[in-house]
Amino acid sequence: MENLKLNNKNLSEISERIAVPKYNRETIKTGIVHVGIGGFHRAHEAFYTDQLLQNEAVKDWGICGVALLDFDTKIYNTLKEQDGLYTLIVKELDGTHTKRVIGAITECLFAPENPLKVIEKMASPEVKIITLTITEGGYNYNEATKKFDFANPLIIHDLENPNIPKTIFGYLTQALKLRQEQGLKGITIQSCDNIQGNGHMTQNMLLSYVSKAEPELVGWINENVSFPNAMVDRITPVTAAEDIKHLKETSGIDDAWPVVCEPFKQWVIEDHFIAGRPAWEKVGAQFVADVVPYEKMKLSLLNAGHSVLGILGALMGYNTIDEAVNNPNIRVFLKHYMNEEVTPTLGDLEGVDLDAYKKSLLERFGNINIKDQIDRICSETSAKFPIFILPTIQTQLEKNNSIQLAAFVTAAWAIYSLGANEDGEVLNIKDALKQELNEKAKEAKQNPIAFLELESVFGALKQNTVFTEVFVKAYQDITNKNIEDNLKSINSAY
Ligand code: CS2
Repeated sequence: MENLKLNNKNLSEISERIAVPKYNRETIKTGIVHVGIGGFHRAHEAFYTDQLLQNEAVKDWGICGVALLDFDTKIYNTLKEQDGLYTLIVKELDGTHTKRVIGAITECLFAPENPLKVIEKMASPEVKIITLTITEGGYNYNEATKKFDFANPLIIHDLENPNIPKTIFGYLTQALKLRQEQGLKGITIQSCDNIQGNGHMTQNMLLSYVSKAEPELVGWINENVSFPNAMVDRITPVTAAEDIKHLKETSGIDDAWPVVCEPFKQWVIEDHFIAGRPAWEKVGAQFVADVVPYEKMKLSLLNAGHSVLGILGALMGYNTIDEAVNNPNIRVFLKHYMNEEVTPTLGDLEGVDLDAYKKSLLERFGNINIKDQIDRICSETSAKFPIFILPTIQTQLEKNNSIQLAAFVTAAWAIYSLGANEDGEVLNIKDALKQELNEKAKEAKQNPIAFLELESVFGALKQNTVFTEVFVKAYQDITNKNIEDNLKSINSAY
């Protein structure tokens, strides 16, 4: 079988090998601009949208993918070369792969190359929604001050150079200003990041920036822009060289950057789209009046569960999430964490079978075909911790409930931040605060509480003596005996 490069020209030949878009991509208009064309977007929103576009009548919801950062050069070049096409490889629980070419990204732009083009595209009348996957850290929110971080050098740059922005806030401001000048009405800005109240966060952070950059635009935004909250879910590991090779060998498709993901997917969205929206509910998304409980459940069970497995697993020398969760001591610890410390914080989740949800998470984490990288999970923990774990700790403390397990994970993170696992092997830490974390981790060897001094991560946690007492004890326990033995003693007490 001759290998076929993935692009428009080869699409009909490729259709003899795997599923491809049935719709004519040339006739689809761009209704959505999406910023951040990483794996998650391509496995989630672009997948849902592709499903919808299979219906011939839907013509208005093509996606223009924007690569915002210099770091995104490779994905931009790849997608450009492949006419926006890529293969989605779903790794089923039984080990088989379901593959299809996704065609929903009909245009691509590289912001650093031509900022004005991105601004104009966002301001074009056919665009009704701007969606974002800019990571938890991308919202420029400071946990210590609970405010927008104006000290960020990139924000300073954008305030001084409004026409050549670097951050999402600079881009959105210019695009909205242009929409206002052109007399255009509504537009929706929809976050697809893992943040509690991600729509509110987007709105608050954008308005903070706009109040400084273009104060007279605030009123227009309040009237013309909607920011629905949403819960997004699909585990999407980093594509490995092996995945690219396997696709070539089994299907003869030469795709420089396919996306791999789990079969499960969920998207719960508040129906608050001022300028209309795709009928994503026809392809499995749920529209609800209030998404907050779903978000809370997902962030504090799935995402925090990942962090628990990632931090403990990394110290114990594991490379993938399935390896970690299939260690019985970690698994039982995680179950206790979910049941004893997270569940009491969730309140009433009407219509949700929480036990079934927790059970399904253990299955999803344990999927041995996914091979989700612990390095991926532990990356940017400083941005994830305040969203995934800190709210659980805060609520448990308010209720005078146990925080022992969360404190243990926090202490393990302090040890992790020293940079080596239990066998002394160097950990591949990727974190915007890597340096600061490492400095605090070193201080913590004498005085464990020093680690909690990073207020942008921990807020005022350091001042809570109930927490610090348990945290210090956990820290000492980890320095006295290995993680596995600690887990055994913790687990036996429950
Ligand atoms: C992960 C998420 O980044 C992380 O730490 O927990 O990427 C997770 O895989 C997704 O949110 C799943 O929906």
